[in-house]
Amino acid sequence: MSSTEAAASTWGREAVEALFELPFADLLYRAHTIHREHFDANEVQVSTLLSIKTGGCPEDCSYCPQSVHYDTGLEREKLLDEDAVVTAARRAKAAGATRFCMGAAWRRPTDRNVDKVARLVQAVKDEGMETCVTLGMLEAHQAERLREAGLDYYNHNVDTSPDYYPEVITTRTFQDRLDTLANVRSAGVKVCCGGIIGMGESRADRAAMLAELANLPEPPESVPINQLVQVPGTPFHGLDPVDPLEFVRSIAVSRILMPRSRVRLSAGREEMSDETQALCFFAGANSIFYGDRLLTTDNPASEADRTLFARLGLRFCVAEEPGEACST
Ligand code: SAM
Ligand code: DTB
Ligand code: SF4
Repeated sequence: MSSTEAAASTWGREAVEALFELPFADLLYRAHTIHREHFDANEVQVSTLLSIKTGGCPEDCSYCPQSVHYDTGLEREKLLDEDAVVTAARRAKAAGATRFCMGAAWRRPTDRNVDKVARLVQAVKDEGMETCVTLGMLEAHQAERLREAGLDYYNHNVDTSPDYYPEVITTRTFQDRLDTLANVRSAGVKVCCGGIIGMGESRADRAAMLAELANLPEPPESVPINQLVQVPGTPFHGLDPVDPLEFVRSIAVSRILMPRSRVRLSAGREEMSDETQALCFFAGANSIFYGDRLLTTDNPASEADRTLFARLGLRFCVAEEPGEACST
């Protein structure tokens, strides 16, 4: 089957598990070959994150330092004002990022919240950057309001497999997530949707999660694959870390299942060796979060990333026009 046919077909869990079971070199060869069919393998898209509303979230996501259910010592912050956001966006753009992603610790935003965020989106667009927000569950009219303001991407992750999901979150369902993704898609906003590896899930769960993503009515344009960042105070702190080679396999399988999507090597790079990251880029990752912070936890320093890119001969992907996708 060619990769184009694969993109249009439905992936069964067994077929995805079989990919995970391949000898490592066979899996990486296959993923890298598909990667080169669709992308410049030496170009990486770069996004910078900003937490625009921090902590105090009523959801109980067991990985998350921002949940009110866990004592992580995080200081709550109200929604940032436009000046603070524009200053951060300018700094990100000057450092080389093309997309600015704003995250808010909400279960779901109110319409008033959405209006405020729409103004922030407009302000960041005016700086000539692509925009992405992640605000929790979203209604169709809210997605439309954000699109009118110029929103390019909405991030909303499935996080894990449908079977493992209740072990991770009890305050919202897997179906709630799919409903939000459908609302975003039908409003004409591009979808950024991925999950987390290293929460104690099985390989079968990882395969099922990636099959869910690939089998969405349209695959997400952007697929963040996060490695769990273990934060003291959260229920998942202290879990056995995932084998780095299993993480690389997850990236490779993502690339094979979603040949045209940007696969983002997302949270967890601070705990990853340069060698693991290099394997991830070879396996098909072609996007990162860039800048010293993720939302509330540390990301590698920009200087360290520039050094890594130079060692690997990787280039920052520069969109021809603001808001335009990188060349494929
Ligand atoms: N509150 C919104 C929501 O959950 O939809 C938006 C922000 S939330 C922090 C966005 C995503 O970040 C989560 O879905 C999860 O996949 C990821 N994330 C949060 N904490 C993480 C952690 N400790 N390690 C890895 N990924 C994490
Ligand atoms: C995503 O998949 N990863 C980002 C972004 N989408 C919003 C968030 C990672 C958060 C890591 C933990 C923290 O910094 O709070
Ligand atoms: Fe809230 Fe999002 Fe954290 Fe879940 S992941 S607790 S919804 S901020």
